[in-house]
Amino acid sequence: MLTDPIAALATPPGRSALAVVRLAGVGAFEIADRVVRNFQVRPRLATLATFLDARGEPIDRGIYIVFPAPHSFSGDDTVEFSCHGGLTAPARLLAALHAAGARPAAPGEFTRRAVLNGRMDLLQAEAVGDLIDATATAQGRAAVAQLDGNLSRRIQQLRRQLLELEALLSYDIDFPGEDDGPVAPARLTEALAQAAAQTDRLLATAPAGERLREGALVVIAGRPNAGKSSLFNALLGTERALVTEIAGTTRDAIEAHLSFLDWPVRLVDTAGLRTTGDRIEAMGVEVSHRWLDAADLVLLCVEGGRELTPEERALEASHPVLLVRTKSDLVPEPEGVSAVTGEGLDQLRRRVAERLFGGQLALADLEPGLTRERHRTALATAQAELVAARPFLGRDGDATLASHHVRRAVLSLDELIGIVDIEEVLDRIFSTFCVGK
Ligand SMILES: Nc1nc2c(ncn2[C@@H]2O[C@H](COP(=O)(O)OP(=O)(O)OP(=O)(O)O)[C@@H](O)[C@H]2O)c(=O)[nH]1
Ligand SMILES: [Mg+2]
Repeated sequence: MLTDPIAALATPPGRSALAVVRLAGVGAFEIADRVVRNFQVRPRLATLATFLDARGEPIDRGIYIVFPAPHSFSGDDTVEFSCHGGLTAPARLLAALHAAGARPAAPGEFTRRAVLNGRMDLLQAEAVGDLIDATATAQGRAAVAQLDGNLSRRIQQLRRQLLELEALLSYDIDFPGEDDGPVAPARLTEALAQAAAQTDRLLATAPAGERLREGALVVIAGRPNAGKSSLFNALLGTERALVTEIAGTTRDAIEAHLSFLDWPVRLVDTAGLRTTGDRIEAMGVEVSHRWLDAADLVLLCVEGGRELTPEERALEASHPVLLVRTKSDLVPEPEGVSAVTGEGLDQLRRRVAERLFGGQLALADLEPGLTRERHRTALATAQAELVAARPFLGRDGDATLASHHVRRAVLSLDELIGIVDIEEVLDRIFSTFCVGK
């Protein structure tokens, strides 16, 4: 049942000035009429009214706004209620709506309906989730751009290119020429090359786009006692990790989400790197190596005033490393940091943000990119199909086979945007949404 009436709290439960409850679906207005005293369908106008429970007892006085289909978020008949927040009013209002015939909404169901009703495509729906989950400003900005359809337009443009190529190929199939076909072979090759180049360009945006959406993985590493956990705590602003003068304090890796200059970072503190007879510490060191291999950037902590060891040099050569001179209050160093005085922390944040997101600092608003594995997989499929199509172009080629591959490339983009019937894709995407969204 894709149109039955659903209701949910759209704001988080708990103490707040206001709460928003959403009701949408066929019959939403009849249900609202049972809950709102003197309910009137006045499209998109705020109306003050008393909300009543099933026994006619007042719950609250609040505002409701009616959005007749299709001009609502989900595309269904919708009523949005603003009542007072806290634990009772929103819960009683919701209960009243459920008693009046609305079903509790499943996670992401409003947005899912928006996609099914053609109010937005899948990429935009994902952006709704990304915007809500964004913790750094840059993530929010990227999500708003995607919600605005920037990425969708870019994919649509590629899709049109492919459809044109397909049309040229059909023409070639329907009217095969003798020497020169009706379509100059060079034209086909050129059209394919352009679509392939566009696909490559989009795919190239994936690493940065995914890093922005998920947060860059920054791993603090170094020898025992280098000051890693102290740096972790100082950057976090709280004493999350244990700090002692005993070498080998940290065993388990500790992860925290934070932002550096509005850019999202997943910061990980790890066990100090050394060969050790202690079984537990050795396990910690092994875990450290796994984090190092996954890191977008390693903050290699080395106390000021000492040479790097051969192991530290090897790490610098094998991983994306930013050398951090620690304990600069004891031995001053250019660009050194001190967890004790806080010196150098801001500069470190800036250096990290520039290393990780430097390319996007300028491009962020211009270039919509792929932001998740689903996007990357779809484009990679399209890319592979275009590569497969190429040998079938030209005088000795086979336009039918070329066309088959181009079609599959188009289908891959269709699934990405949400043009085909894609219940299963929808299930996967919206299962991670929260209720009321
Ligand atoms: N003066 C000074 N001491 C520091 C600074 N950072 C850390 N220390 C001291 O150095 C010692 C080790 O600090 P930790 O942060 O536990 O070092 P670690 O690298 O996490 O060590 P392990 O977890 O054992 O690998 C502690 O005694 C800290 O107080 C600093 O910036 N200045
Ligand atoms: Mg530590």
